[in-house]
Amino acid sequence: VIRLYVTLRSPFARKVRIVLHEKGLAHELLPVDLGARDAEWFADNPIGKIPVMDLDGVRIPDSTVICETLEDRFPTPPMYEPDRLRCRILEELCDAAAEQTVVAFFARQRGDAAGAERAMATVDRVLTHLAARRASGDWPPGFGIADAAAIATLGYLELRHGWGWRDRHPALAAWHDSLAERPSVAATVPVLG
Ligand SMILES: N[C@@H](CCC(=O)N[C@@H](CS)C(=O)NCC(=O)O)C(=O)O
Repeated sequence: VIRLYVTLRSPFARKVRIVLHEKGLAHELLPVDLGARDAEWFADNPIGKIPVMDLDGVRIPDSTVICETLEDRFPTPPMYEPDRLRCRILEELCDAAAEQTVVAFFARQRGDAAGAERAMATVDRVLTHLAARRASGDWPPGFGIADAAAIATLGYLELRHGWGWRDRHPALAAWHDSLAERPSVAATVPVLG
């Protein structure tokens, strides 16, 4: 059985959850209270972050490592192009934007407006780049890891920072909304708490 340690707001956990849904893999979600992680949690997972996937008793950290492991073990339907490089690069861009979205959120919370602005500038650069690549057709065909990572990032950005990104990136917003009914996307909409 596949167990996934998550929070229900995490963009990285959502990327993995979308992949599990797309591949039709039954899994159990185990919500982690990040404010109450104990020594046992860190003993198994010294990085401490979620998501962590327990697959056949092996604990696997990091959403990117988890998704590639799922692809290798359960190749159908594929989430990567046969040459994985373009997918990997797009996934990393989306993950970095998600990470900076988190950084901006905490910077804002402690009143560091300059730090929040710096982080959001990176997010905006990545979104501009993604929009340009989509517009020129430089994007993997079908629904794959780049789509899962981008949707997870955009959904989290909206959850934390509201609707502002939509005005700057209308084509990305339209694409995001066009995938809203896809079962893997609809089933994994992030929630706070
Ligand atoms: N590179 C990691 C990033 C995961 C990550 O940043 N998770 C956050 C939640 S969204 C976390 O666990 N933060 C708690 C911490 O940093 O200790 C991945 O792709 O899984």
